[in-house]
Amino acid sequence: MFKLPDLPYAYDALQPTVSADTLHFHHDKHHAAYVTALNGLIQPGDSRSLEAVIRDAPPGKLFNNAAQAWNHAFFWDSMTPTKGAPSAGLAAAIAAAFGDLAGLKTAFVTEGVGHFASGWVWLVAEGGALKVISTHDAADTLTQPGVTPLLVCDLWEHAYYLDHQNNRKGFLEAWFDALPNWALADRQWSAAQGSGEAWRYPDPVAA
Ligand code: MN3
Repeated sequence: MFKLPDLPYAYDALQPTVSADTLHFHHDKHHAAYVTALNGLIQPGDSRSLEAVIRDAPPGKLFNNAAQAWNHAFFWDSMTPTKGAPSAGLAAAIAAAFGDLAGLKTAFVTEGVGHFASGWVWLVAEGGALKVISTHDAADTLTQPGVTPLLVCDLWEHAYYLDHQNNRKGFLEAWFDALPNWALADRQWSAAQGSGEAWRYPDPVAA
C-alpha cells in the first residue's frame, strides 16, 4: 500500500499565497482521499512503484487515483517557503526557451489561465529543451515518453478557491513569484540530462 507523504513544510509556511486552511483541506482531505482510493484498487502485496502502477493502468479509476496521488506529492515538493532561483544551467535553458524568468512566468500563467476546467500546469524538459504544458484532470507526464517534469501547479479550484476565489490568474502569478522549488527543478533538469535520478513517489509499504 502507498502512504500519504507528509507535507515537506508547515501548514502555514506558504502563506499568504496558499493558506494553512487550503493546505489542510488539500493535503489532509483531497490528497488523502486519492491515496485511500488507490490502496483500495490495488492488490495487497502489490510491490510495484507508483510510477509503474500509473504507466500500467488503463484509463479509469485506478489511473485517476494513482496519478492524482503522484501529482499532489510532486506538487507539494514543487513548492518551498524558501525563495530560491534557478541554477546557472537551468537559467540558461530558461533563457533559451522563454527569454528569461519573466518570460517563463508569462508562459506558465498563460497556459494555466487558458487551461479549461481542472488539471495541472507543468514546466517540463523534453528533447533537451524546456516547455510549459498543461494536462487535464488527473493526467500527468509519466505517460508521456521523454518528458521529465520540473515543476507543477494544481489548477483544480480546490487548490486556490479559499484564498483567491475564482482568480486563477492571481493565484498563478503569486505562486510563480513566491513558491517554486528551484532546487527540485534543478535536480529534475539534471535527471532529464541523464545525471541523477528523477523524483519518485515513496515506495509502497507492507499493508
Ligand atoms: Mn488538488
